[in-house]
Amino acid sequence: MPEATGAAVRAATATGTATHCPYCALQCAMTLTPEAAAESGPARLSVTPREFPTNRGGLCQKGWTSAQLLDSPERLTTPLVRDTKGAPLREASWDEALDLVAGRFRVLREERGADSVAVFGSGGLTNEKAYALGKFARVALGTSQIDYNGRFCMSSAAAAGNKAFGLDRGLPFPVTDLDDSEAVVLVGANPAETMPPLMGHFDPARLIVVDPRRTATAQAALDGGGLHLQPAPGTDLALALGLLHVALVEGHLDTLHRVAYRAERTVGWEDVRQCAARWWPERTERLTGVAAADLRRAAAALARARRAHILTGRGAEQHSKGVDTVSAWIDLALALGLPGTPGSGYGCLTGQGNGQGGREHGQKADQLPGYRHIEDPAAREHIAGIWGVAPESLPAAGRSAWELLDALGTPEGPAALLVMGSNPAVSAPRVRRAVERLRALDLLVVADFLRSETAELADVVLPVTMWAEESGTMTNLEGRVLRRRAAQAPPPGVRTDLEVLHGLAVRLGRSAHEFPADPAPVFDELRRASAGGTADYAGAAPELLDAGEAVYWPVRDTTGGSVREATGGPERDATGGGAEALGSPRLFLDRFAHPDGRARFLPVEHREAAELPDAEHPLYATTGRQLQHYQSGAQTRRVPELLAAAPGPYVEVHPDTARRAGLADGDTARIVSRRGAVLARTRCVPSLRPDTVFLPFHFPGGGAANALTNPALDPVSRMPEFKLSAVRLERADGGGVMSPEEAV
Ligand SMILES: Nc1nc2c(c(=O)[nH]1)N[C@H]1C(S)=C(S)[C@@H](COP(=O)(O)OP(=O)(O)OC[C@H]3O[C@@H](n4cnc5c(=O)[nH]c(N)nc54)[C@H](O)[C@@H]3O)O[C@H]1N2
Ligand SMILES: Nc1nc2c(c(=O)[nH]1)N[C@H]1C(S)=C(S)[C@@H](COP(=O)(O)OP(=O)(O)OC[C@H]3O[C@@H](n4cnc5c(=O)[nH]c(N)nc54)[C@H](O)[C@@H]3O)O[C@H]1N2
Ligand code: SF4
Ligand SMILES: [Mo]
Repeated sequence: MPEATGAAVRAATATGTATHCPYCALQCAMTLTPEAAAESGPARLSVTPREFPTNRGGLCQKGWTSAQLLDSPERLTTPLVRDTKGAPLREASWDEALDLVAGRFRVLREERGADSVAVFGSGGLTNEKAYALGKFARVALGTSQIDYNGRFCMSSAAAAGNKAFGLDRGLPFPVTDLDDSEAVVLVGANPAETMPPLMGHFDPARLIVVDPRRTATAQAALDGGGLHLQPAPGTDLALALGLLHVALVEGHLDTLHRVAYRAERTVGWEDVRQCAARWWPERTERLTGVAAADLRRAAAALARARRAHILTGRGAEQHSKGVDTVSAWIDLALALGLPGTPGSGYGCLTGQGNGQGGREHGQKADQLPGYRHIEDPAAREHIAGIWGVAPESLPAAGRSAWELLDALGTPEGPAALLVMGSNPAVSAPRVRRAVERLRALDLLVVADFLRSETAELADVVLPVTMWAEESGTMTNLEGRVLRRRAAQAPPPGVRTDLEVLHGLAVRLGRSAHEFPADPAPVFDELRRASAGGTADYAGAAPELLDAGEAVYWPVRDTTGGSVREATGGPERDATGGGAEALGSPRLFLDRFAHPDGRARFLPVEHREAAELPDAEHPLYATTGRQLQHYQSGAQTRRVPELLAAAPGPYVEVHPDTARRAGLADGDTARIVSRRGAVLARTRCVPSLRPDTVFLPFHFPGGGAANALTNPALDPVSRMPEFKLSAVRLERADGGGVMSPEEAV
């Protein structure tokens, strides 16, 4: 085994290392065990699932194969530098690479101001990295220009949750609560592919799946006696109001519990009641395409359940009205008395591995650690105190993710960008514009362990450790703080993201102790910084995390730190993991987090998407995920077994729609939106709506679904409209040869 950091070596034992999957927010538990060492090189790690409440000993195909990338020949082990634009990347030493980056950042800062350097982070980063990255931007660079890929993920649900409840935590209850639910509405979520072990927590007979496609999740519901509602993309808001209307007129809201709940625990019902009154079933049917009879069945199934949950996913959220759409579903949940009632609730299925923690520690443009607002004077003072800087030195809120990408290399925008943990050259909306902007930068720096499509565009690439080679903490979709543990030493030559930030900060004139390379002191500081904030980690002491991984934020410091009264205080409760839960597994049981303790109903109106089908672009295109690939595919496209099962871009089309375009199953189709065209293999799906096509966004270049997507933003969350663009479908004559502009 090569020389490694002490922590990495100590963590690996003969019995294996207990850690969690690197990919999604379910954070399935696994054990990594070294297989018999080969003659040359380190032993490969084998993955075995571990019993844990979220995955109960299960893993999906991505989890099973996750260790295969660790010793991939495509691993980056040397910094790469491009001497001039257009020159190839060449190998460089760490000192050369870091000196170059820090030197250029410093010059830009002096010549063009602090905001000329920008940072793009990720919900895949550990809490420690997310925290350090936010601090690095505000303190070492002094820039306001930092945002992250979580803006593209659950930001609409976060904004709606904050408005309604005064606090945003994806699931305000443990996933095991879903086991006993009598009705679960999944709005625009396809966990059968995106979080397969989560399916074990649902009784299919009690599922109501809302998706324009008959996904594997919808099929499971139908096979088990549940329901599938198949609305047109972008109509979920009206559908929610339609369901509320039915519940209202059919008397479902008049139970003692519901009447008392609305009176005692909420404000604003009357306005919402009036909004819903206008969405009678036939009107809802005309707009959404969901039959009035199905609406009534769904409303009755939901309203009759003694314990029920409404869960939203990206299908409902990634719209230019994502916040209002989620608000409409929360309104329905509040009308039924679900949030904060034991055994029931509303939640958002957070996506990335640390999508939850990543949204709390300050890599969002308007945020400081502890889920504090950067423009709140008290928050600035507290955080500036922890950081040892003057409150007025902290920048204001910067641009949101798309606005930041869109401004890169323009006269008003940043001239340099540091990307850590994201691949926007594939995953950003209107991606060819994003690539053009990345190319226009004076300096693009990418920290990654692979040559992602974004790294290919970079001037400097910094090779970093992978999940099994580093330690830190992650916060899963339940708000549960988990340990990521190192199972083996990294390949020689790579550094951790924290070491990268340390190296840059020191070169930018900060002192070494402000940016520790070791995660333990960073977590310690994070706990102090978060104390008293919404996402309070003060009591998440390392020894408590080790004791059973059942610590949920907010978790007060029992040694006399902060207590969050807004959440009803810490709760002790078994959540199915055997360990006793600490902190707040269930939020809102006594009060919501608004000062008066009440949840807010929010009156919302349906509005159209930023663009709608017309004669030239007659179809809705929506986008999403397939089982084998993760996000931009940078990682999973490099795992042979996953690539073999899911080799390339495809478009799901109703057979009649395909025929009209002259396409048969397997043909190469050209899909054209107002922003560009892509090529994909036709997959005829008879259960799909004839007016809708679907593309996975995991593929780059000429098959990149994001060449089609519309960066129309939600006015509050600044979420782009990934889930709806108007397109037309054509035969790709010439055997699928791409035009130059398609083959970017
Ligand atoms: N295999 C796999 N799993 C993943 C990921 C991955 O990339 N691959 N990524 C992780 C991350 S970061 C995330 S955010 C989660 C996302 O998890 P999900 O939200 O489950 O994923 P998506 O496939 O983006 O969207 C879900 C569904 O929304 C539907 N949909 C599209 N438009 C609409 C609409 O207008 N209304 C409604 N109701 N539905 C619509 C799509 O057909 C799709 O089936 O998955 C996580 N897990
Ligand atoms: N059309 C369409 N577009 C979408 C979506 C959609 O549904 N439709 N979904 C959106 C959503 S929900 C999301 S979350 C985004 C995600 O999209 P991206 O932000 O592009 O996510 P990944 O593909 O996971 O990219 C992570 C990159 O960072 C690297 N990496 C992983 N872990 C680390 C780490 O710890 N440190 C460093 N330095 N690098 C690391 C990986 O190798 C990879 O290159 O895509 C969004 N884009
Ligand atoms: S469901 Fe998510 S966390 Fe679990 S194994 Fe699959 S990718 Fe990993
Ligand atoms: Mo996501």
